[in-house]
Amino acid sequence: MTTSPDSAWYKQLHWQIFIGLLVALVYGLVVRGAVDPSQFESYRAPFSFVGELFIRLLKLIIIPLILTSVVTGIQSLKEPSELGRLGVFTVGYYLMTTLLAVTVGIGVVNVLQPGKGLNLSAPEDGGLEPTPLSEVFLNIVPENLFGAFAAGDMLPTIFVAILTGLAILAAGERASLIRKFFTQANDLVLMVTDWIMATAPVGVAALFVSTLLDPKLGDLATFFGDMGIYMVSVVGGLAIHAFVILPLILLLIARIQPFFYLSALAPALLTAFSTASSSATYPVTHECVTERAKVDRKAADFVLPLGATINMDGTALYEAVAAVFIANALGFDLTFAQQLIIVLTATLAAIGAAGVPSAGLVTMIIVLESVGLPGTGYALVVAVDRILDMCRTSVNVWGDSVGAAVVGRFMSPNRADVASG
Ligand code: DAS
Repeated sequence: MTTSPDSAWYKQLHWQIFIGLLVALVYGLVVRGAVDPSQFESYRAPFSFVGELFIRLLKLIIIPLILTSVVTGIQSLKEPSELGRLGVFTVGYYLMTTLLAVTVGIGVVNVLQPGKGLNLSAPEDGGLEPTPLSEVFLNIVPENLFGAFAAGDMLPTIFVAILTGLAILAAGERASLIRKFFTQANDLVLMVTDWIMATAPVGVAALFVSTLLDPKLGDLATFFGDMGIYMVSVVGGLAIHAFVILPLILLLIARIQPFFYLSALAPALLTAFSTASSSATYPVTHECVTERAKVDRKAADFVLPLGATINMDGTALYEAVAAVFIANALGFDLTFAQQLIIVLTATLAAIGAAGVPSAGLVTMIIVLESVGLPGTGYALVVAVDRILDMCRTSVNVWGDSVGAAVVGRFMSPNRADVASG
């Protein structure tokens, strides 16, 4: 990572985005107050254009970001010899908890129904393409490797990235050159992601103006009310997963007192909240898990790097809730099958998200595309992403830490002192 995610640059970026949003809000309110709604489109068009450019930049970086972050995450594992039994158990555990998180998110968002009060403009060509679920699963294995990359298909890209990472790991020294290639490629991609995110203050502000001047927006009270319900849906879902689901797993599977483990991990969770970056928090997470909670170091060394790369319960939950909120706001009714597709793509999109600020915002584009939702709906969620990023990153780190405790118990079933309080 060229720019450390917890660097002053990222903190400055979030302030720039916040100020950009304030300027956009003032401008949008002034135009709404001074101009007849029939004229909004002429004021809105330039901002929609800039917003669309920003969305295109995000789409541009997604496939390289997923490919290099997943491959480098897997190839960095220390114990290739243990990859088999332990690797399968760990990846299986991570997929199970991420699916649980997404299911919680889908449940909460269907109960609270944020966005139902809105009926924003959706591009004519936008529309939910009813992709049969069987086809979604079939598409995970691409017929043509480069065709999948070229088409920006995220699911096959993740499949290929996992396969590549495992092959590099299994090849050991024979793959030293390609291992170095992916490490350097990941650095370059993260550097370009920094450059793209540097345009976020302008892109996000433009998208927000485009939303505020949407002739179909209706009254602002409804709009901000729905945004509030959306945020409650995300934070509520994260809270259920963090304080009910994961503690139950700790208690029943790892046989660890949840409160003790939560207090042992507090410094890492607070660091994750303030930096909004799992990668930046990693050293603190590792220290809390091994030194404060006394989890088996071999388990921590194996599970935490993998978790920081491919296990993002918070991000997956967030992307599922955001996708349903956007569909509601744009007036699309999601079928059960489409919600299942969102569950699957949000689970897999989270695997591809890097542990840097706003990564979930980037990979969410793919979840939207998987059910044919237009990128314009993106404007609805970018404005409040920062605070939600802080929350979901803390849950990501908490989920990784619980994974380390579970695998630690799996590796040393009878150890009495593992986080025994
Ligand atoms: N900020 C990301 C992380 O570091 C999560 C996200 O953006 O969804 O985990």
